[in-house]
Amino acid sequence: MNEKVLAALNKQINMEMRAYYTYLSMAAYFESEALSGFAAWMQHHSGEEMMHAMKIYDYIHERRGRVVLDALPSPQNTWESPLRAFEDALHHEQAVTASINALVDLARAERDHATDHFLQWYVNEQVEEEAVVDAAIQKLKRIGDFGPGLYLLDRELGEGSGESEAEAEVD
Ligand code: OFO
Repeated sequence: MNEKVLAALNKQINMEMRAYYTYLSMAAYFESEALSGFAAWMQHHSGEEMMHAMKIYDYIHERRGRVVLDALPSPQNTWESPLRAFEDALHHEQAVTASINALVDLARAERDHATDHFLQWYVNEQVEEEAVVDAAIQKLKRIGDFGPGLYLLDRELGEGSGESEAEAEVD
C-alpha cells in the first residue's frame, strides 16, 4: 500500500474511534440527566463510529497494510445542556467530513483508485451523519433545552434509535 495513504487511513481510524468515545461519553451524560432516549440515540451513533473505524481496519488488512492504533484522549464528560452536546457532535462530524475529503484528495494525488473508491462510502455517509445531528439541533432549538418538549424529543429519539438498529442489522 502507498505509505502516505496508509498513514492517513491509520489516522482516520483514530478519528473514528475518538468519535466513538466522545459519543459514548455523551450517552453517559444523557443517562445521568435521565434522558434515556437521547442516551440510546447517542449510544447507537457511537456504535456506528466504531463500525466506521473497523471498516478502515479491515480495508487496510485487505490491502496487506499494517494497522497501527494510537492513543485516545479522554473525552469531555459533561455538557451545559443537551443542545450543547449535539452542537459539539455536529462540530465533530464536520471535522470528520473535512478529514475524509482530505483523504480522498490524497488518494487521488497518489493515484490510489481503490482507496478513492473505498472512501466514497464515507463521503456519502457524512452527508447523512451531519443531517441527522443537525435535525436534532433544530428540534432542540425550537423546543428549548428544558421545556416540556424535551420529554417528547427524548421519547422520539429513543424510538428512532431502535429503528436505526433494525436498519443496521439489515445492512
Ligand atoms: Fe460520524 O463520522 Fe464516522 O465517518
